[in-house]
Amino acid sequence: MRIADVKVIVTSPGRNFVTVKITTEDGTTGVGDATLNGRELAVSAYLTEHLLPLLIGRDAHRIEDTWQYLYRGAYWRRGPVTMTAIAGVDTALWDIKAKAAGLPLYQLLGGRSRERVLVYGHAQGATIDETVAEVGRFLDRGYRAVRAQSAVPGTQGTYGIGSDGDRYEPASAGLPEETIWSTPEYLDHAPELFAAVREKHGFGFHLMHDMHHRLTPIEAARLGKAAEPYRLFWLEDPTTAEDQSAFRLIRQHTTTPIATGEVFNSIYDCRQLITERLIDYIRTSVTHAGGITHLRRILSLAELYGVRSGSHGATDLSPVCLAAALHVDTAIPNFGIQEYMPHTPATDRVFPHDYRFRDGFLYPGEEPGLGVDIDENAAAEYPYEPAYLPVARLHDGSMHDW
Ligand code: EZ4
Ligand code: CO
Repeated sequence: MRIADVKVIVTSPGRNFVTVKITTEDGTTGVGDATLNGRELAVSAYLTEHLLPLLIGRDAHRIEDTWQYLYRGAYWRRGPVTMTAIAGVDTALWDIKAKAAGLPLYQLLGGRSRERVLVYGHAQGATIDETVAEVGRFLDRGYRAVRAQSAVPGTQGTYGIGSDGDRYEPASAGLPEETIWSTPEYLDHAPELFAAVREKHGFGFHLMHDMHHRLTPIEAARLGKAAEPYRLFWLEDPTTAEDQSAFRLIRQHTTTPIATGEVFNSIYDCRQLITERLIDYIRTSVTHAGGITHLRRILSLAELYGVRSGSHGATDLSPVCLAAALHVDTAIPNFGIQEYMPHTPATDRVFPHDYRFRDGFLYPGEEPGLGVDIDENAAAEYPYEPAYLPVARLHDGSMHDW
């Protein structure tokens, strides 16, 4: 089954998405998500200028060989742009293979390990009271796990607080928004949020919180300790994750479980975190960690060390990524939880899919392949719009991690 055509489709139904669509000589098509928030066109150019010429005429069934060819063959390895581009191709090839087999993808990954995929929602509010009420709305809708974020007094544009109700969308049109961050205020505020949520809603659901890489290891350790009475499912991205050994210090001080890895693009980014058991959940995604082929390798390593999955599923990961993630989640033994932020109706229209949410769980589609497609006519109605993630500065004007 030779590859006859590869298209890179950039569309912006509310936000930008980059999609790889591969067609084989017999007319089978497959799709892969290659969206890198705020750097979409770099991936699109990498795909069109550098990968597309290598793919035409290749055997679509040789997924592993194609992965190795694009990764090892390139000499320049890893990095978010390269790995996101490879992921787009890899995911599309898995879609094609599963369609050719007439099976939903999870069957090719070993079959079902579970009946349904536990997801968590993202509750946000301008005040603690608002966030507490939002958590209640998620619980009313059947969610069994909720991540709570609340604006920090004295800062402006806190991470995790949006204006679109159920959705949190950090990127915005034009140049990057400048936000203000203050760690002391945040460290006082976060435990109050956890206390208020548990006081109102009790302990009968999983509660998580995202620190978005903003603390030093010792600050993160302090928050982890302060959070212990509220029994969090996880604290996410406590500190900048380039420095893997920094997590040792957090680990020495707290029993609050730690999740990280949404910005990782290869197994080497998390090898020490996993093999030294410095984290409990690895958040690498299909789209940003080299596709299904490489993500499975990361998750197999994690399985050996008792680390479970907690795949990133923010709105900048397209329905194609979510569909692929649900097949992986269904098949692997060491699944933990899946992030779920519903997309806008416009995005759902561009990417028709057959996964469904019910009672706090997602169910992957049963159609052959990933169970998701791109409607190219609908996609063409939404041209690319330049957009950036925000940046953060401290009160003295110096740059901080966003
Ligand atoms: O800021 O996906 O857990 N979710 C997150 C996200 C990230 C965006 C960045 O592209 O931290 O909201
Ligand atoms: Co996060």
